[in-house]
Amino acid sequence: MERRSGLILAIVIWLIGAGVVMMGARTWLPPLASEHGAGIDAMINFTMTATGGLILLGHIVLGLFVWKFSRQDKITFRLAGPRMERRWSLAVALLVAAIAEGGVLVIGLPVWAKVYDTASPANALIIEVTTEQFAWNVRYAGPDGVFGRADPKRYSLDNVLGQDPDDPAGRDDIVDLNMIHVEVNRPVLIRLRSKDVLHGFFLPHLRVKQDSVPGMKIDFWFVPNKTGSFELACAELCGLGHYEMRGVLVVMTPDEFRKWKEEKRNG
Ligand SMILES: [Cu+2]
Repeated sequence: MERRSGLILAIVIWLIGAGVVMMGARTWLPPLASEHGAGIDAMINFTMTATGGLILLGHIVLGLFVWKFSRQDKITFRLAGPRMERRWSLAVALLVAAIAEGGVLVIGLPVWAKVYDTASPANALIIEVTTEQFAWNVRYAGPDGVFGRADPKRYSLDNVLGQDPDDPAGRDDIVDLNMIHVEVNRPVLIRLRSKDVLHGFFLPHLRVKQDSVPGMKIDFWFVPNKTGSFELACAELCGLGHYEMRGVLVVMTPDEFRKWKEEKRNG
């Protein structure tokens, strides 16, 4: 009787756990909207499935041993001597590490290499993003394709990016706040800086997450492959107003993008 109720309890707890995980996994990742994101999803899915499976397997074995041997007053069974035990423990640990890390290295590393170590395609749209408490300052080069000079010494309330008014290259630059407009299927190169503290440039739908670091200029690129508006969130606890540091990435068709640029320049 006692044995049976124990078994039922174990099954109920197991079902609750499995149910919660399955429900959560359905809305785990927001719908994908970038090219390289598929590789990141593959890595996350492999790592979670592999480590989840290993944990499950480990617990099933543990449960079986508890079930089988817990009612004995003394040890009646030994698999091997202490040396053998150590060796087998190490073998299992290495196998688990190889399976889990294999996912990161084999599936994840090529994605990393593409985003950070491969030069962005020549047609990439270059966007400067400068973070500060608690906003995203966004700048595009104008029709001349050249960003005007900017210098932190010029930072002021009216000149948040420290632009040099005497530089002709900067006169057609487009500056925006908390909004990033891009073209669908065209590579975007983000040039990320920070004016004050660490912030995190996080586009969950595009599987993009990169910290901005004061004193550093960090380049990375991605290809948005779905039109729409996507949340840009700060992923570093950067101060009291961190929660309101939100922006929007608007992915448009080339026509819409051209029109938007035109309006922005004339407005
Ligand atoms: Cu922030």
